Amino acid sequence: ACYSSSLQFTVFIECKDYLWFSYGHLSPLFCYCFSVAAFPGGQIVGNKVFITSGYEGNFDDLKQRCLQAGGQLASPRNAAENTAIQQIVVLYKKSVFLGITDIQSEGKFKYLNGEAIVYSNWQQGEPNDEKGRENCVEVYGNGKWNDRSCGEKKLILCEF
Ligand code: GMH
Ligand code: CA
Repeated sequence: ACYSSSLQFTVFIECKDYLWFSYGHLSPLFCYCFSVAAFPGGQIVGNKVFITSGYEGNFDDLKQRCLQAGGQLASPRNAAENTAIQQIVVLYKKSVFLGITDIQSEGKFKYLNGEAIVYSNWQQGEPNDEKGRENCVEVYGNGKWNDRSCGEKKLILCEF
């Protein structure tokens, strides 16, 4: 079972595999709970958890730090996930970099695994690739996206 307290998120991961016992019952394997003691800099949406540590850095730095932690940069795939990200941006009063870039091919924004994005929330007039130097994506306090230079320093936001 999973328990949660007001200071700690607890997340239940669905069982992916089952052990079949010869005397006739299935027992779940690899079910586990994990806690996110990062309140209030965390948000849970469906099976996804977004967490910031408050650290700020450029895109490559943030990307590495999320991977190192066993996650990846926040990569919203729908409006609910984007709203969760927006809430963290508002709380910290700092924009974040998403795990989305058009580094590979100008104007074709993709997730870090190379998949074309399935959801976007661009600010009006964006992405504008200002000075031909904007390949990363930041989220404003209104939840809207702006393409921005990957060398800028933004708040880290990882998803797990
Ligand atoms: C230009 C203008 C602004 C816009 C910025 C932004 C930079 O300076 O088009 O209106 O906010 O670019 O796109 O990333
Ligand atoms: Ca821009």
